[in-house]
Amino acid sequence: MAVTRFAIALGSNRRHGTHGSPAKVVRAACCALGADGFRIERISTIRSTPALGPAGRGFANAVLLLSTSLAPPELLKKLKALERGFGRRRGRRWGPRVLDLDIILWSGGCWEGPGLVVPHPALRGRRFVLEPLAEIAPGWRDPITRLSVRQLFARLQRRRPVDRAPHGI
Ligand code: PH2
Ligand code: MG
Ligand code: MG
Repeated sequence: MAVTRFAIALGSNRRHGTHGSPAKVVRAACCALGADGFRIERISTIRSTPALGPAGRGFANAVLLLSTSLAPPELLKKLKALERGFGRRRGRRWGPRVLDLDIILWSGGCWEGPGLVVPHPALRGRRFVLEPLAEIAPGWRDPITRLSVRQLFARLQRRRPVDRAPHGI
């Protein structure tokens, strides 16, 4: 397959035995992806964010851009292996996790397969993804809404809290 670009969201809200704090886990995961042969093009700043949902402890979050000749499901396999390498175990959905790596956008457009939907279906409502993504790829267009990341982020900022309720009451 031709080389394409992906935006990957990184999150952590548990310490790791050797890497340390969630922010250090996120930094170590960026390095591990580079060492795994991916071409890392940009990395956002790592931010502390309040937990969305029942995860409890706050997160360290960042987004990076990488290019690879892997197709989305092959990249997903690599990301899952890296999560396991950082000690992540299968568990409660949205429970505390040492490392979460999600494919957010793909320059190839849309992809749907077992366990994988790209763009990430929650992309447009998540500040902890859109804010770091807007820092490193403001002009990237969401293939579904045709809005740029900058526009998606501005739209999210404008919404009143009541609009952010899960079912948009
Ligand atoms: N990830 C979740 C659930 N909630 N909250 C923040 N702030 N950051 C995350 O990465 C996050 C979350 C499920 O993947
Ligand atoms: Mg996630
Ligand atoms: Mg995930």
